[in-house]
Amino acid sequence: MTRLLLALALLLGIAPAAHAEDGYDLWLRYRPLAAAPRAVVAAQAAAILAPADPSPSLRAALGELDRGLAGLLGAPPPRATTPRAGALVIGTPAELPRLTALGLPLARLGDEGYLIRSVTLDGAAVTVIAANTDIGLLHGAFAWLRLAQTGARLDDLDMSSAPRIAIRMLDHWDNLDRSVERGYAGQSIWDWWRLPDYRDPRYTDYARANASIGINGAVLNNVNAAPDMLTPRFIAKAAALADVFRPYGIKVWLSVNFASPKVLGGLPTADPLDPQVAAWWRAKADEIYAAIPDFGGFLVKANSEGQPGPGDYHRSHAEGANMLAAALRPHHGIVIWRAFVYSADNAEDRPRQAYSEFKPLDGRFAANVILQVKNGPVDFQPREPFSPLFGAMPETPLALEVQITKEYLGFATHLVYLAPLFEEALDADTYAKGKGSTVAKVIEGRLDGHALSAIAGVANIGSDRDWTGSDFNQANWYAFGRLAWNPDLSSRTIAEEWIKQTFTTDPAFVAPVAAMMMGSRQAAVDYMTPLGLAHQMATGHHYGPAPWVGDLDRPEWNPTYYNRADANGIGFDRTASGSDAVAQYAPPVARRFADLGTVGDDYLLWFHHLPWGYRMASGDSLWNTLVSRYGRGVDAVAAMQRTWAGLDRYVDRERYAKAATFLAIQHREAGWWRDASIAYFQSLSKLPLPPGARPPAHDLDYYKALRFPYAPGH
Ligand code: BDP
Repeated sequence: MTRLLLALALLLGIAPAAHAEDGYDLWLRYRPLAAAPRAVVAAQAAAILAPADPSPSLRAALGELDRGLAGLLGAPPPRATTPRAGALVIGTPAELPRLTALGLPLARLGDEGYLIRSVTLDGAAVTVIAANTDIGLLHGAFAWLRLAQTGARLDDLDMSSAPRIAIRMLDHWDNLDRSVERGYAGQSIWDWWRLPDYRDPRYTDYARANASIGINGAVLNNVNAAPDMLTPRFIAKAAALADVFRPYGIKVWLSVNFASPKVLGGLPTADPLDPQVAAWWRAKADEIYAAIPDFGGFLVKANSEGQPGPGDYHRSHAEGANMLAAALRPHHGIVIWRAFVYSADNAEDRPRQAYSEFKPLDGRFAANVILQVKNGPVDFQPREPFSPLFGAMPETPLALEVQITKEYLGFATHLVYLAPLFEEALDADTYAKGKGSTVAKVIEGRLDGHALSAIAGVANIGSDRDWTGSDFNQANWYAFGRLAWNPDLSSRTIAEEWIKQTFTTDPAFVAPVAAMMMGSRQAAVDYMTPLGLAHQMATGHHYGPAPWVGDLDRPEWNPTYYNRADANGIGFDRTASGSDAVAQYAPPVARRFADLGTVGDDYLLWFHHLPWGYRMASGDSLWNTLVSRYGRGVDAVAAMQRTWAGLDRYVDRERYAKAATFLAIQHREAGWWRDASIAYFQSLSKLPLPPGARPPAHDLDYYKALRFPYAPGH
């Protein structure tokens, strides 16, 4: 009966909104189109003409076109052997020599780019998807399907696209027991125990999703790396995943523990200058490449948060990285060395430490080393200024690392669209070589002429059926990939195309949801850490507010270290009268941040300590403004709830209800953030709340007593 109804619905061209969906299909849903868009797509996909003997990558592309068109139109198109009107022609000129006559401008597309063009071929009006490689064709197929799913015109296409950053990578913080550090979407998707024999079909879907947005690398394991990852057993498991990913143009990388030669190899030392240690790594690299010939390389967290590193032997980060680079070089492998270091015995203000450590090493790294820098100088906070390392190390290729998983942004249940955060980081102007020296240009290698370039996002993916713990978190995975491919895309454009593929193309849904997503990051900043505050989260799991915590072992782990609030005022003086962190930026940036007239609200308390009565540009006091910012954040979440409440008829029941419930959680927790923060700061400022502001629901002791021993991700 249900099948009959479904068939009837398909026949009538109705996409039934109430049909339950669980989010598994991500943005690759390919649900039946309504009559009008179906006619548009059908006219341009009347048949597929492809090379006779496709490679695995081209088979993946053709498989995706078949799957997509079968979903959108009801049946996959037939194969054609000669051009005919309305055909999709997909191939490289080498594979389909008849394309050569078209003189397509493929040279600038490199190994991964593609071109899509409406042309006349042998007298027939067709759409050509062309590239230099079959991976390029795969990207082109996904791009064409994106156009088809989002309701774009398909009859007059002329587009070409190539990635601006060479290595576009997801970093999984997945442990070998399947727990995920800072993961809020279930267990690791890598079922290590049943690998390498059992290759869960989900691995292929993971590869499809990544290829569809241009991601071409995956670090499989946590940066806090278990040495066991490099045992033969686990290398075989990684090799099985690499086999699945290969046709999709995705390379496998591994995080490595710097002490591995000691722990696994039984050597007395892991000193990078010890010849035995270097030989151990060379042999290990040879072993890995024998199993995974296209292995990407190593990601290394060294001498950071207790991890071993070259510093244990009084060697520099460059000496450590270069030793590993030498082991990988014969295989064209790359070392990605993380700049996320701060040290227990360093009294320097934390956001200054990475720069102090790495800037002197500029020019000292081997040619196959990339230094990976988090977007901000502290740690993936809701908002941070860009890291001063960007632009400060012209001799070293720098990668940008962002966090897609929302460790500090409400875990999986808060709706926070991160593309505006990523965009803010990419667009930040370092002024390293004058105006326009953006972080994007630095990491693309354009500013300083580097051939190596990379960007990494800490994955938010897990074993949950919806992959990311909520349907809206899928947008952050999607947006990361799209921006990694082209950092110039706008976060709004990305939101709109994601919504159209994930839910519906109906403008009555797309416009309000895009607006809701676009405002969501600022909302989180406001209810958690307004006006440039940072790191006010509870200890360890980082769930919820704890601005009062000041008794942790290391000063820079304490929220009070960052807020510096007392009876007189709040904020961290990082100008010349304080830690002088501003001095690490290029002079125009340093001047802007140091000057109260130009720093702006977003970074005010990051760079300045100010009295509670300080007059803001608005004329209101700092205290009143702070209180109202928290409230503004909570109100914004309430507005998101109202928006969503009016959209139920556009969304299937399961996904609608989940998002509605999560927004209710977010609203409750935003209120908690506001109330707890105000209760604490008011205990110091002793000032009355501004007129109309609601007092916190509980007293400060109540908030201080809350405990969450089972919070996820820790
Ligand atoms: C911090 C996380 C911690 C990570 C660390 C890192 O709290 O779990 O290990 O970053 O990036 O944000 O190494």
